[in-house]
Amino acid sequence: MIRNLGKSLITAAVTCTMMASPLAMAKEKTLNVYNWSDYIAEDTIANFEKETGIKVRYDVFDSNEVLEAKLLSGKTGYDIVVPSASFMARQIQAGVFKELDKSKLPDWKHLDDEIMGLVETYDQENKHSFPYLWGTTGIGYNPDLVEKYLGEEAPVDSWSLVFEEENISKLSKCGVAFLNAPTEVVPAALSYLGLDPNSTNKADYAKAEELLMKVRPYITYFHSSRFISDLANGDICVAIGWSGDVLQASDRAYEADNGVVVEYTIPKEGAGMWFDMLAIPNDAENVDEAYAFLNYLLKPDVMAEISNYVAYASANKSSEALVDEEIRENPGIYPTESAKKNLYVFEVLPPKINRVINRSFTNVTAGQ
Ligand code: SPD
Repeated sequence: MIRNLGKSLITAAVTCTMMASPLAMAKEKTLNVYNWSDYIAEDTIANFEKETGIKVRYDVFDSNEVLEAKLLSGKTGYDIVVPSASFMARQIQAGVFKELDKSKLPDWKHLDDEIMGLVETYDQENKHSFPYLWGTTGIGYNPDLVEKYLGEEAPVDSWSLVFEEENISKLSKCGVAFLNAPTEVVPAALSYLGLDPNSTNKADYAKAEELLMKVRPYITYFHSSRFISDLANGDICVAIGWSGDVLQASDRAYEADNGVVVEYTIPKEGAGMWFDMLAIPNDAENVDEAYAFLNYLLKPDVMAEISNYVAYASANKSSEALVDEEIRENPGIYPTESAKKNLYVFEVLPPKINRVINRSFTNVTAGQ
């Protein structure tokens, strides 16, 4: 009986496929998403596809510069992108995003007013975007290896861990990774020097470059996503990295039960806090599907699941109660009031200063 039923179902499916006209096939709803790597829960996309019947092409990047190059070319091929706010502000000026029709986003009401106020600096009246996740740029480290090479008094709460030759030269024996991101590493160097991380003074950048050049010989590599698995496997001992990514490394090590411990610290001299924003590029072809996805991401349960999986905080106030206690109470994800005092936001700098930062960082990565 069961066998017969199975057979008739198979026959029905074949019949349907044969009868589908090319027009009906072409009508399959699709959505193209371009997001940061390691930045979504395991089943978010599959659940969205199941709920909506929309087929998602999901690609990833690990650099704002790479995303920006696509956006400025005018042909991204994507319907949803996730630039960091300070980059997005310039991209808005360049006219690369659609204005959002908020009547198509009924779950907008869950967004946290305080955070929406903060990101208005980048996007007036939140016309083009809303925050996906936010985090900080600090230091991920393996306490056992750091102690082995620097002793018990290792300054793990300070940028001096990676910016002082005396420290990094020893840590280079167990491996030190830097983000391949000029607008993250250069402001960190400025903070360490006691200078404004958002400085508009070229002379400050010369000082930051000098500092970075001194430690350059001891940096194992520049990369913005590889450090997650390397920290988790004990293949490096320190990384300048993004908060949630470092905490993912910590989780992976714990799950692998490989004896590796990974911790995250917000250096006392100051660390950058950033917001990654959801927006629809002007060349998006699947705009209705983009709205369906944006509204899906505004659902408190969907967002809580993402925060739980990637260890980043969202701007969805209603999702907080659904976020695991372990995540909600992790000061690396939700910084304490005293850690907040050490955080600065990334400002939108004049183009000529951005050029100085990029040139300087290229000199450093090239080791010239
Ligand atoms: N793996 C996801 C990392 C997200 C990092 N966002 C970049 C912020 C840049 N200021």
